[in-house]
Amino acid sequence: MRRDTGIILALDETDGLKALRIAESVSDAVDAIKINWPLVLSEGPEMITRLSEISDVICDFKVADIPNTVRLIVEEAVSRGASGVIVHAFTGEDSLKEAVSAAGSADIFAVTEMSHPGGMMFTAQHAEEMAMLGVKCGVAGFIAPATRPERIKAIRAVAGNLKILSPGVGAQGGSASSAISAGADYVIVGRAIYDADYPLSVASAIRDEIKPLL
Ligand code: NUP
Repeated sequence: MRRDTGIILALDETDGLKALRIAESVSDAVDAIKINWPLVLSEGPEMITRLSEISDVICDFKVADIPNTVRLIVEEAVSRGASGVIVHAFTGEDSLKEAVSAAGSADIFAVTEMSHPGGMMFTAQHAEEMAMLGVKCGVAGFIAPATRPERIKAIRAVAGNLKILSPGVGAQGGSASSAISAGADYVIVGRAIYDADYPLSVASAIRDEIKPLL
């Protein structure tokens, strides 16, 4: 995945044509497009392939299952064109290892602690432990919250050179420059870009904001 702008678009728009239009309009201003269940459920898994013709695609399926099911999901996503898949780390070593092995040359990103307030209830207490496990299992990187930059720092201390992708910028209140300064490699931005009247203008403004920090 390239790192020209440090932005990953979270394309949770559920209208397929609109999603493709937005993806095309911002493709030069973002390094990858992350899709989640809303778009895949509304428009089908073909969206993975169609978007992969425009940009690198990360499937944010937050896979949390037994190893066999993890493998089946990751293989399907990668065979349709995903260059990365997001999984939950709390499932433990066997599931994480299976995800990495099923991904082949694609990247597995592990969620250690979610960006919303509920993310602090259970998973935050074990986030560093989960990051250590992720390193051991060979993940490409972690998802860490832009809403709590000090937690990005904590994960960076464990993650070494692995990638940190940070959601929670804009609609959830986090700031792109704070996230990058705290150690994120990329910010993940959804509604602030795809809900805007001019998505490319917002993406370009975020790109300019973080450019000196990359
Ligand atoms: O901890 C997480 N927080 C989060 O918001 C992990 C995620 N994968 N996400 C996803 O990032 C979320 O599901 C959505 O697709 C995107 C953030 O979107 P927005 O709040 O910028 O609209």
